[in-house]
Amino acid sequence: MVTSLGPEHPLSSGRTASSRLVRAYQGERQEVTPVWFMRQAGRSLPEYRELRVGTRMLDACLDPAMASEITLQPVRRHKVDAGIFFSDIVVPLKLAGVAVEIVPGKGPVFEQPVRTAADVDRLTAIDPASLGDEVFAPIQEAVRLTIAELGETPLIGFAGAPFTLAAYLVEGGPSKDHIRARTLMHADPEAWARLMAWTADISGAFLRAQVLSGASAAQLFDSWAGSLSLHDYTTHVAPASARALSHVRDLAYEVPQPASAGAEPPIDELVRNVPLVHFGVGTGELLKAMHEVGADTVGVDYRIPLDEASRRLGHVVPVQGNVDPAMLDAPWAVLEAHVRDVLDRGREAPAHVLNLGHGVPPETDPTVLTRVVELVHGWRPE
Ligand code: 1CP
Repeated sequence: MVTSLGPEHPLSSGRTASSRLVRAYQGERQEVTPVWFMRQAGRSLPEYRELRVGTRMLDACLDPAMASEITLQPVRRHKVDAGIFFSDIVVPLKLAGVAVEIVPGKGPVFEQPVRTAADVDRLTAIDPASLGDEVFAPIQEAVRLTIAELGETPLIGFAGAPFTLAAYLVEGGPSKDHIRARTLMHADPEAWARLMAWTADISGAFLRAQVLSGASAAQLFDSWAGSLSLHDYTTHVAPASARALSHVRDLAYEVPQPASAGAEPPIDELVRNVPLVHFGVGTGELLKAMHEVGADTVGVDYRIPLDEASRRLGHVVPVQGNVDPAMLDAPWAVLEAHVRDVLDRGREAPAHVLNLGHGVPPETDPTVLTRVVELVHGWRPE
């Protein structure tokens, strides 16, 4: 099934359809490699820290003007090829009525951890399908405000994958090895499957709201999937991640044709789907499985080189990554050599979007990020 985006959507109207980012995600190698940074909005920017004074994290996410301004800050400053929507993976849970806070310096903390089948029943009593459009109104408004300012620069929407959300829900907050979540997976596979399906639908609805309101790509973060074996991933997690992505897999747009186009191109060149990206940390063993849940592009962390990642993906999948965040604080010559090496290795894939292997560390000097963007934009794949 195909659902067409409205004519005003930046992909349908032609504003972002031929951007470097969108075309690279769709597998077309770009003359200039597109670049953005996970966690580019946030504490590394003084203008962010100033704006956030006195506002709690989740309140900032649900204030459309503030969320939009924070999304735009790194685009203006660094001239990156995309904005990533300022929000958090727990925002759709909060909007569904789950008691969650983001504790400064720590992360998401839940009032009632979900540890037993009865806890899963309590949580899943909220039917994701019953959450109307109005629940996501602050998100839709923030996306609309943002794309009005972004012009031809695409906005990336995002959501947390079911396992990563479950890792927080079951533990009640951040944890190292997500032990309790992985125990529940084996101790009560039936309750686990219900929890995963529910989080998939909540995250899927959050993603869909962002894309329908104007995001030109969507990234599913399964940040903590690297704590799983390939067997556990494919058996207990991948079906739910596929379910999350199925909420946006049908979204497509007609490719705007140049006025002077000659013969009508074939239908498969006329309609394209909204590109979907799937990323996790420490997921070198899972890359192929993560692609197979229905992603177009796979994000790679810094633990394996991009040429090896591309080999594991059969050299047919665009990749995103994978500058080691630790290098951002190294002398420029060291960082420059590393970025050039990442760009060289990225040539093994059909297309490459440069990013970090995980988020920008809060203490990063933002002028270094701007310089990395200039370096990437000046490099040619000759
Ligand atoms: O610039 C951007 O990337 C956009 C904003 C963004 C994104 C994509 C935020 C804002 N959060 C996220 C996603 C997110 N949230 C992920 C997936 C990406 C990743 O792996 O980094 C995860 C795991 C979370 C959970 C979370 N929220 C954490 C991690 C906790 C842990 O287990 O280590 C934290 C610290 C937060 C709070 C948060 N989210 C975002 C910001 C700027 C902050 C810090 C807020 C503050 O302390 O004031």
